Amino acid sequence: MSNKFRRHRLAIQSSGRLREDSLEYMGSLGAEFSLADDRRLIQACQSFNLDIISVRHSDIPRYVASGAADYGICGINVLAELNITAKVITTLPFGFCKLVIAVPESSSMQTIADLEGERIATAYPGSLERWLQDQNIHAAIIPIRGSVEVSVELNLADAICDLTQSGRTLKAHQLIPLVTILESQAVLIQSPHASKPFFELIEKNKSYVVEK
Ligand code: PRT
Repeated sequence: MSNKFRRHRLAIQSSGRLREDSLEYMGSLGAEFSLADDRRLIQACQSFNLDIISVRHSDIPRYVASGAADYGICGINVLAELNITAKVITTLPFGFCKLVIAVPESSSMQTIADLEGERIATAYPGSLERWLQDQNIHAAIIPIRGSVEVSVELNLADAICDLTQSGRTLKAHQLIPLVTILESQAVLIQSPHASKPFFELIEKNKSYVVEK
């Protein structure tokens, strides 16, 4: 069915850090939905002509870029990782974090030039590769899916590139940030295939703050 004739679709994270804040944001705009059956990955919003699609956070940019979803709430970090440019309707006051390269506290690596020839483990190989190219640094990228902080202790890597928020996980693994390669927060994005500026209309007059 053409996007013009079907209900609007918003993709949000199915479970994880951005899920609750995304739902709270939608609630602040007046969206009413019943999440009684959490296993349904498509939930109809009762107050708007909108369906909420629950998917993996890292897949949201692809849903939105393809037009399978008209809107999405995701971190800037996943847009950057997939190298997808999307229209950002608004930045949202949650999901704040940084993508950093961190090295062992005891390491002799003290500047970014010291990364030359080293092994860097990351769940963000695309972002890291582009940054290394920009800096003209040649390092081996070790792609892993998670628990990146443990890779140095286990001698899989010499450094890591991972998200950090409070810095506590890095500290717990005797790692210190050497450089921030990306600052991230949640954003509301719009597909190039979306039929109308639906969110712009409902977002326009709202000011939204998440209380922490
Ligand atoms: O849904 P999917 O499985 O694809 O995604 P996911 O498993 O990556 O989801 P999730 O819920 O872990 O993260 C979703 C998004 O939340 C991230 O992509 C960021 O946009 C945002 N975010 C904000 C964070 C953090 N803060 C964060 N601290 N994502 C992950 N972390 C992890 C980090 O990887 C590290 O392991 O938290 C740990 C460090 O936290 P601190 O506070 O100790 O520094």
